[in-house]
Amino acid sequence: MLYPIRNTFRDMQEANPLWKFRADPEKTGEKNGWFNDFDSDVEIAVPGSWNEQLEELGLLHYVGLAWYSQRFFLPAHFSGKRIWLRIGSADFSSKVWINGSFVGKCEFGFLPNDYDITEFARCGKENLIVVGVSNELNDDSVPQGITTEHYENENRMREETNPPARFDFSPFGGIHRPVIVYSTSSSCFRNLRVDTKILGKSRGKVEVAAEIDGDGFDSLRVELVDQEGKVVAQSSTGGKKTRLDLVVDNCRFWSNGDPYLYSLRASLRRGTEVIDEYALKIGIREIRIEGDKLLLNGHEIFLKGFGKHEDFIVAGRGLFLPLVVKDFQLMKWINSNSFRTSHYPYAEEILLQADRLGILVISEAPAISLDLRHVGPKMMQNHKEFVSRMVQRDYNHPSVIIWSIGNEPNITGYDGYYDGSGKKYWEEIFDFTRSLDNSRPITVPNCTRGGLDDPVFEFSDILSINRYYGWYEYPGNLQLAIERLGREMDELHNKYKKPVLVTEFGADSLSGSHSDSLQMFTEEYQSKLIEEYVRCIESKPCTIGEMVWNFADFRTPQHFRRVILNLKGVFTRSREPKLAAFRLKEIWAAQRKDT
Ligand code: GCB
Repeated sequence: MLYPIRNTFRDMQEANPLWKFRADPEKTGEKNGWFNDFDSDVEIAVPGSWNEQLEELGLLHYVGLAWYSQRFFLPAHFSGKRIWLRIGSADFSSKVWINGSFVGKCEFGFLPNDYDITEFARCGKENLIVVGVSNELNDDSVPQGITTEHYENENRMREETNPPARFDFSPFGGIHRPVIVYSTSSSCFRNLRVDTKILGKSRGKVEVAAEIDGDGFDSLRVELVDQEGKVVAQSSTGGKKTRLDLVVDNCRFWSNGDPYLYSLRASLRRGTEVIDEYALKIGIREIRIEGDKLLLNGHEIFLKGFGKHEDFIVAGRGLFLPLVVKDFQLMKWINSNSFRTSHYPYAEEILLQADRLGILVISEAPAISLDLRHVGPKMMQNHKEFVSRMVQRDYNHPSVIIWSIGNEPNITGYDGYYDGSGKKYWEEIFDFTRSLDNSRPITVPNCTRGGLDDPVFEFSDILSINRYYGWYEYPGNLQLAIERLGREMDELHNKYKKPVLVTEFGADSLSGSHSDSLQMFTEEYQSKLIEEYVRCIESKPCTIGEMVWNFADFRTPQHFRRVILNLKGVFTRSREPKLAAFRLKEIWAAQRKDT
């Protein structure tokens, strides 16, 4: 569904930011009718995770079910419209009731879910919304879960984290993005899919495919408006056709150097009457791989950026707009041009900023460290469903230039992965993703344990590698680290003949820790390691970029390897720059130019 907006045909109201809250570790709420409301004097802010907001109630590491409720007044003028409820994201799964009636559930975190609540909502009255949210995971979920028993059975008890997780970030629970009630006409745009092409030096093409709910329309019109308000192209169809092309002369293409956005205004008509309108900001650009180069509008582009997380003090993974503004400022300050939404799709509000500011994005699905020994019967289906929702949600963002459909499969180094099962799995997911979008390169970052025979390389358009030589391997030894990195990049490229992207490298550093010798955990060691990696990566003509792990320190599940946070940020969790940030700023100002 399209992001809610307000215009003559659509209205919206955001839910109040404070909700009643109750944890339900025994999972008795549904049986006891909590969907009709429940007793509690605890309030929680939304968007926001429960973990740090309600640490004093013992929820810092809580994995389980919790209930949210809220009474909201729905204005009378929503009457006669179709009424929708959008939960921007609830991690990792949720169920929703309106006025005691069940309206649906969502088994995918990190993505929005829109519920048609027309038959349940009362206009001109107060309504009750109750949401049950769980941050539990299992063998079939995306991300895949893990339990203490898994670790015990595999004799990997030293690797176990608390809470147990197959990933290195806190499994924060809660409603993490805005909850919005909105209205549309009964016949309305459900989706607009925009493809853009470059036809000539300054000629662009915009192909629009509309998905429409209801059949009370007979024509469709789109116009493209520039930033001066001038209509630069328009087109209309009749006879219920839903595809339109626009050709734009004197076109200003979107790039990270010039992130020019046009407004695409679409209207749906019945006779001469307009019944729905939707306006979308779009950028006209083309991304492609040619040989070992990544080309944006035909020009070579080199990615200088980070893996990030949605993570902040107290808010947890909750969308916190001051932080979004700050992080983009810092990305510009440090002269980076890109980030990867490791390890899950980020809030749409973040991608809108990236479009506007010209920051390039790799959007990632949370199939993290997939362990094919434990892939349940529904995993493939869920993985595909996740990718398809992500592609649908992010398709129109010019900033999104690459899909990553997983991260570090087979981190346990299981031999059976190479005997065909890994290949079969990834071939199917890659084919499926290409069938949804063949305009963007697709990749899956590989880890050292996955090795150079990892089947993801065969199907990826870009050879993405996460490497921690000088940290997990060859700790404290930068010379061996860089030799090994360089050798491996050459071998990888020789084997697959595709461009290489180093999607992760870095070292933990404790802000304020210093040494004049190379000493792990100091700011100097982190800074030096990053500098040496960058030098090595940029010396290879086959590379298309470097992404430092991580932008900022972030909370992880408990493990003896982590002192509360993963400290590989070049900024602290509260966004103070470490030494490496100043060094990167200099390096990126001086080095390979982007478009
Ligand atoms: C990785 C993972 C990332 C971790 C990082 C680390 O390879 O992709 O999620 O946080 O290593 O610091 O260990």
